[in-house]
Amino acid sequence: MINLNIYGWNEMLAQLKQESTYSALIHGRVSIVHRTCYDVVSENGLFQCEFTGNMMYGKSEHELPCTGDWVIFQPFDENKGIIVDMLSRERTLYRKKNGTVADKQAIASYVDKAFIVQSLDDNFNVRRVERFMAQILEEKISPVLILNKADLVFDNQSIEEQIKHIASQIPVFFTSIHQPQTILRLRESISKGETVVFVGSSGVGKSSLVNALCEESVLLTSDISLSTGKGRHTSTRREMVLMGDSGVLIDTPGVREFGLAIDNPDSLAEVLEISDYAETCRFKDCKHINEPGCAVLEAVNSGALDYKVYASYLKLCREAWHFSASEHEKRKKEKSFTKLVEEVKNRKANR
Ligand SMILES: Nc1nc2c(ncn2[C@@H]2O[C@H](COP(=O)(O)OP(=O)(O)O)[C@@H](O)[C@H]2O)c(=O)[nH]1
Ligand SMILES: [Mg+2]
Ligand SMILES: [Zn+2]
Repeated sequence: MINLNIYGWNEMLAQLKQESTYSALIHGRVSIVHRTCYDVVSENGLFQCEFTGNMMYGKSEHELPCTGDWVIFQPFDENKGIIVDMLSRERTLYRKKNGTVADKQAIASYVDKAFIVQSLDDNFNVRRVERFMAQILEEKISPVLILNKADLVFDNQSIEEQIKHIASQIPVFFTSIHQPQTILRLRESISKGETVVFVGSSGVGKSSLVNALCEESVLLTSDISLSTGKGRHTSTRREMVLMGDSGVLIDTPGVREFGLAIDNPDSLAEVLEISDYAETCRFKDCKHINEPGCAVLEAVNSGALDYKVYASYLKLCREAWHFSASEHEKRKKEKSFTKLVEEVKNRKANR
C-alpha cells in the first residue's frame, strides 16, 4: 500500500474528491503524461490510464490532465485504468503554447515551489528569470532561483549585482552536482509532501539536480558526446519522482521559448517593487510609460529603480496584454458559437 500523503494528498483534496460523482472510485496523481496514456500513482500502485471520451468532451487541450493532477479512475486488469474525473486544479504552471497566439499549455499542477534553474555559464540571463517569475507568481506558486554549475568559473560579483532585486525577494541557491553540501542545503529546503517543479533551458542540469537530490539516477541526463562535443538532450517529457519520502519533484524538458500565458503581471510588479512606486503615480490607471506625475518613471530617472528592470517589466506587460487580448477575442468567438448552437437547438425544439 502506497501512502499518498508523501505525494501531497491531504484533507482538502479528500473533501474535493467527495464532491465528485465518482467519489467511490480510487484516486491517484498523474506522474507522467505519455502520448495517449497517463501513469497514475495510487494507493494500490502505479496504473496506466486512459480517459473516457466523455471526460474529454468540450475540453480544451490545456484542461486535460497534466503531470501533478489528481484524478479519479476505474481500475481494470492488473494495472490499467480509465480516468473518469479530475479534481479541480490549483497552483498550475502554464505557458503559452508555441506557435499560437493565446493557447496555453499546462506544465504541472498542485505545485508549491518552482525551481527556476539556470547554469552559471552563458545560460545565465536575469531577464529570463523575471519572465519565469511572472508566470509562476500568477498561480501563487513560490519561485526559487537555482544557479547551477557553481563549480565552473564565473564572475560572482557580476551575478550578485544582476540578481540583487530578485535575491531580496525570493530564495536563491548556488548549486553544483559536484558539491554535495550545496545539494544537501537544497534538499533541506523541500518539506514532506511539497511539490517542486523544475523549469529552465535544456542543459542547465535540471535532471542532474533531481537525480542528485534523490541520491539515485531516476532520470536520464544529457551528457556530452565526446565525438561531437554536443550534448544529447534526453529529457523529453515531464516526469514526477519522489525524493525519498519527502518532497515530490517534477522535471520538465527545457523549452526554447517560454511565452507568458497571463492577463497581467501584477504580482511581478510587486516583486520587482514597481508597485511600491506606482502607488504614488498621479493617475490611478497610470501605465508608467509617459504619463505626467508617474512615480515609476521618476524612480527610473533618479536611479532608484534600475532602468533594465523597468524595461523588462514593460516588455512582460506588453506580452501579457497581447495574450489576454487574444484570449478575450477567443472567448467572444466561443460565446457566439454557443449561441448559434442554442439557436439551432431551439429551432428544432419549436418545430
Ligand atoms: N560542471 C557541471 N556540470 C553539470 C552540473 N549539473 C549538470 N551538469 C552537466 O550538464 C549537462 C546537462 O545536464 P542535464 O541534467 O541533462 O540538464 P537538463 O537538460 O537541464 O536536464 C550534463 O552533461 C551534466 O553532467 C553541475 O553542477 N556542474
Ligand atoms: Mg533533463
Ligand atoms: Zn506611473
